[in-house]
Amino acid sequence: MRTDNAKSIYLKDYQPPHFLVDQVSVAFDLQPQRTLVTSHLKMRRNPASTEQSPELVLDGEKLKLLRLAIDDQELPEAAYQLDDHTLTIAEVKERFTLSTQVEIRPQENTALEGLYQSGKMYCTQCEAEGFRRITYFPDRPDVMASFETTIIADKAAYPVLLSNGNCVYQQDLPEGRHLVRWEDPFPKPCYLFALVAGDLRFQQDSYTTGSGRQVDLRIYVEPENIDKCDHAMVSLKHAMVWDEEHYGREYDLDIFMIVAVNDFNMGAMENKGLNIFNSKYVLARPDTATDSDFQHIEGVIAHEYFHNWTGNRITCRDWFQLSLKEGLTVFRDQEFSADMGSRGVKRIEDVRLLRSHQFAEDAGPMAHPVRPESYIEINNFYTVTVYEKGAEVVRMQANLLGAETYRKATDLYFERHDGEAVTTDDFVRCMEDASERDLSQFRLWYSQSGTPQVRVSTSYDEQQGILEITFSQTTPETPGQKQKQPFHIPIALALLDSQGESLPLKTSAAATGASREQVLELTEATQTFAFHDLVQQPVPSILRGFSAPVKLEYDYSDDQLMFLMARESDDFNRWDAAQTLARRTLLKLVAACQQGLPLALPGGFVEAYRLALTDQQADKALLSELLSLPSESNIGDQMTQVDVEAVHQARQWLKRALAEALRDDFAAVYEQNQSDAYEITSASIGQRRLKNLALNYLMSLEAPQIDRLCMAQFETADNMTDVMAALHGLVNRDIPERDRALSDFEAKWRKDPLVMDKWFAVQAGSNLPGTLSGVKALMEHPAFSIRNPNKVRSLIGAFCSTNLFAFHASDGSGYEFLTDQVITLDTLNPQIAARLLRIMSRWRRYDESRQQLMRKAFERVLAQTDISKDVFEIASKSVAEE
Ligand code: B3K
Ligand code: ZN
Repeated sequence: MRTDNAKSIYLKDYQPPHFLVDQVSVAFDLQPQRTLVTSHLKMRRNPASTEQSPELVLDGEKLKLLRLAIDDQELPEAAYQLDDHTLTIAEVKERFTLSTQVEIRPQENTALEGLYQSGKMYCTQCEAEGFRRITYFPDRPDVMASFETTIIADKAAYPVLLSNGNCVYQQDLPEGRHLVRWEDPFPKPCYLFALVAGDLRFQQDSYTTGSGRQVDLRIYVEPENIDKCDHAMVSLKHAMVWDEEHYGREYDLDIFMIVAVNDFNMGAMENKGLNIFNSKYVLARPDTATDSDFQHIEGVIAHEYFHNWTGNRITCRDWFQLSLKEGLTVFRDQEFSADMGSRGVKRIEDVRLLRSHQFAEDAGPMAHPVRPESYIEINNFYTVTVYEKGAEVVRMQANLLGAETYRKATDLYFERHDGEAVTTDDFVRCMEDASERDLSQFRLWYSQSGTPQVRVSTSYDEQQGILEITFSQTTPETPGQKQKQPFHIPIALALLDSQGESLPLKTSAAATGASREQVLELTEATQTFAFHDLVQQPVPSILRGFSAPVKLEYDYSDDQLMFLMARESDDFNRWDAAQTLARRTLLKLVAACQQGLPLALPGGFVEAYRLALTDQQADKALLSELLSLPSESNIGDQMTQVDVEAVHQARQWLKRALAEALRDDFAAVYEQNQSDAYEITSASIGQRRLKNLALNYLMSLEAPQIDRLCMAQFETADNMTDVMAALHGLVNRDIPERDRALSDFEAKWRKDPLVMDKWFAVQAGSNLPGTLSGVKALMEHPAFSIRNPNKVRSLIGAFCSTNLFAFHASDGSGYEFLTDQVITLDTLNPQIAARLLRIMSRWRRYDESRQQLMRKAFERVLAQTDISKDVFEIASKSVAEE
């Protein structure tokens, strides 16, 4: 086991940088065997630094130093020291220019951090700490410099040479080479640096900002993908308008570029003026991408674009403040998507993700606050807690302030901090200053980890017409945090009459002009609120719109849940009632499976589903959400110990029971929702979703007639949404159509890597026995490569994280498989290896024998000699004593 480099970095140790960089001039000479990077840094001592030492320490990894000079004087070897991570110069002046030349080998870079090759093109990924793999530099976000970048490369192979900012100079050079120079006038941290070189085509458009400036918009892709950029371009323009309208933010350079690359560790990267994207979040045509792909593209394009202000113009002081930019930008992209499509459905999707992943993270060994206190490898902290919980924390502040004051507060934030590297605390201070509210207790959301549990009880006094609602909050212990203080929790509340109408909320008998929805602010461990003038006992609608990231417990009866499922006007709570009912039912079925008792449905359950299925008024996407059963992992999350087999059995049984009872209704819905022309509008997306939900239920009947229907859809569909819905159904059936569909699909799409990702994922998720050996065989497929993160995620990741039943096979074969892949990947791409290993981090939730198998798997990982910091951190924290 290696621990030399695996030490924790603490927030409490933060020190301002000792030296600042004002200007960077960097030149890249891209040659087949090596790349030369020559840089000149104009540096000076930071007046705010407390340290007086004459020494200069720069970060640098995997660099071969060829030249080192200060103010043009070469430094003798005795004047500096090199190790694997730093370059230390013993003595420097107040102000100086540091020049270095290094050699790097992007063609050998499999970690996809720094400068690397994706197919034939060169590209970069510098966040969080990739720039130190390009040149020696103080690689930290609070060092902001303006950059001038020169790129020299062979013109035929790399006609397109891009970097941040505006293109200021181009020149042809001897031997078929050329030079291009870019200048970025906005000071930025080096994690926002980017370079791209390749034989690329671009789709071009233009945008005129509110103040009348014309911006050149370009999406660069490999030639074969030029017909898949329309949706990304439209999304970008929508995002630009939205940011002007909602935050008063205009774009600030003359050109905005997006480049799509196939090999990318995450979704996309907001480099100033030159966003680099995983091609998955750019490329789409109706026949290659599903509706949800289209929606994700819109969201990610907006997210990266929004970073231009929330992240780039105002950046993070240190990486503990990551949520300053990520939480805020996720909140912004969520609201943008809500405005572009169906607000209620978007909220449901976001909360579903939060509950399934973030609540799980908060309840496991990797739990950390939105502003973490320490890390070993920062790349492990790009988490659902920092992103999604961080977004909830911003959302709560926006709601507490109200739209108008929140806008004042963000205006103040942009005005006060433009060009600075700041903290989450600076952000909250702007919220406080604009609203004149004290948010000191609210700040606990940034520093305390764990998901608060809010228990609610009600008592109704019929005589006096008063309803008392009592809330009590507790937050479970998390690693390193035993004692918790009460949070400031906004609870949006309505009281519904028997028709589902919201009643006026009178906090005293004399109250007039009462509103029908109120945000109660919990600040204590226990608090009671009273509502007057209620002639009948109302049904409380609590935590509307999911107004706070908490676990709510209230003892609704089944009847009340069915009532809410039919009548609740808050889309989120309507969905939540349906989910609670289904989950409760499923848990009872799980218990029955465990005890070998006969399985039965509770009274009224089928009718409640029929009512929703035949609701003609509601948004069809919302109905599809309502009628989708909680996932196996969601059910498992409610159990003290997950019983993989019983959960699988219970869910399969319930799905089939509903399909049997509602067969005609599902068939009718399937027929009525066939549409002629494919459109990407909310209405048409909703229609496809409901139709495919019906097909999915019907397929659980395992009936030849339905298999044929499904195969017909697969064969005749003109869009990927319907094709994939059919393939999902077929892949769980042991029938000849399954193989035919899979091989037709493969023959048609084998040259399109993104479509092949779907083909891998659908097979990895199959319920049929033998899926693991299928997955192993697919790893030999010519379209698979362990070096491509999308392939790893779609085959290995999909199997381990979505196919719970197969992954947790009692013989431990799933764990062994995951461990083998993590070990192989760790030598190639530690970030991806660590992400994969995380899937097993909640191993303590399983039975004794599975726990032992998983613990052994972690031990095997930890025993590897050259283990990365990334994987070491996940493995060691996962097995640490609680
Ligand atoms: N800021 C990048 C994420 C970088 C991840 C580095 N491991 C994408 C985003 O959140 O917009
Ligand atoms: Zn982001």
